Amino acid sequence: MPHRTATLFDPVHAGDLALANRIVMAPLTRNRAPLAMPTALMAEYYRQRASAGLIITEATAISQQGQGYADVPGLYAEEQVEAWKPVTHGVHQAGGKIVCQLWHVGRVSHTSLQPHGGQPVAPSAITANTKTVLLKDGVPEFVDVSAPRALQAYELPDIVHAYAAAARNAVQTAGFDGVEIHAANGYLLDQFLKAGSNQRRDDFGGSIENRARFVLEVVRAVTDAVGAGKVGIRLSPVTPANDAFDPDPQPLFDYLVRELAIYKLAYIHVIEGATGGPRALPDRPFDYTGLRRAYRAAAGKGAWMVNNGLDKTLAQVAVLDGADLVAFGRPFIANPDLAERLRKGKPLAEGDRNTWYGGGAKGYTDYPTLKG
Ligand code: 8OZ
Repeated sequence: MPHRTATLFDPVHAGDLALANRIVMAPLTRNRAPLAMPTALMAEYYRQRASAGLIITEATAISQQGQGYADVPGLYAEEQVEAWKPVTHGVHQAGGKIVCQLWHVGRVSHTSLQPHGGQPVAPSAITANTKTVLLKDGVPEFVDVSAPRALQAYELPDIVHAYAAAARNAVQTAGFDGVEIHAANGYLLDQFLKAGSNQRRDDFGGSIENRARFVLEVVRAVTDAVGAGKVGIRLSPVTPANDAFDPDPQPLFDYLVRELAIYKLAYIHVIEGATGGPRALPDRPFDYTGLRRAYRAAAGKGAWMVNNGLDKTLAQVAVLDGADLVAFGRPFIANPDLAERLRKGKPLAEGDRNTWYGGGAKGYTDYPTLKG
């Protein structure tokens, strides 16, 4: 048989996940979960997008402490876990696969969202130069994040347990096909990884090995909880999002993916550049091919998922270059049938930015699929 290289539209395995194609719906925060509760409208939104090979849910808090924005969903209270069931059921009925993105925001939060109005927590007591979204009378409002306090070492195991508990809730109860550990975009795990937010002097700060320790403990606990073949992880080596910064990200992330290779994860999800922004940052060079090579050289077998600002042509080039999966974010907002449109080469609809965060069905579940 003549050799044919894989395309975006061919099936693929990512760990235990058998995916119909290589097009992934990236996690998209939409702030439509009042009281951190998934809704029927969310179930409709995800079901509409089930022709993606894989859906990654919007970032979902593993604890109240891990919440940093108004009306984002959680996966720690029993009623939240129950409320996710119609979401996973709808996607499965429509032939799709869905994993839940597990999120702890760390210092990217506000006292009004924290238990007892307390300070957000972080590796070190350094306030991020960033904003969060609160809702005022249902209208999104950007406000400065609150000053965090540094986590004591004795508090870390509770957070690790919260990740594992949320993973069990997702897979064993809510019906998700797996989970994605959110270690990107300047949230808690990325805060530990990067020197700009981590000035700890204990075993969780300082050297690369120490800064990677917390995320690797989370990976161990989550893979123990649900099986490594159901676990992915999202990384963003150079994003400036939420004030993330490391002066020397290449050896840090090369080390991290070599350690991740040990865990036999379903996939590694890499944001190239800044989410929703440029794919290359002149003052933050990074070799993504080198990162993938470091993972493969360490016998990492997980699917390699690339993300950020890719169109069909760039996605096809990425697959030819060795990516197994391509995650699209914004295009999925206004194109529920994105996979079909890409396959047929049809034009893509533009979403309305005013309805990205908060609100109801408008700009959420009312984008049509292609006719005919
Ligand atoms: C946009 C708005 C709020 C949160 C991320 C979870 O950047 C997010 C997020 C994006 O990963």
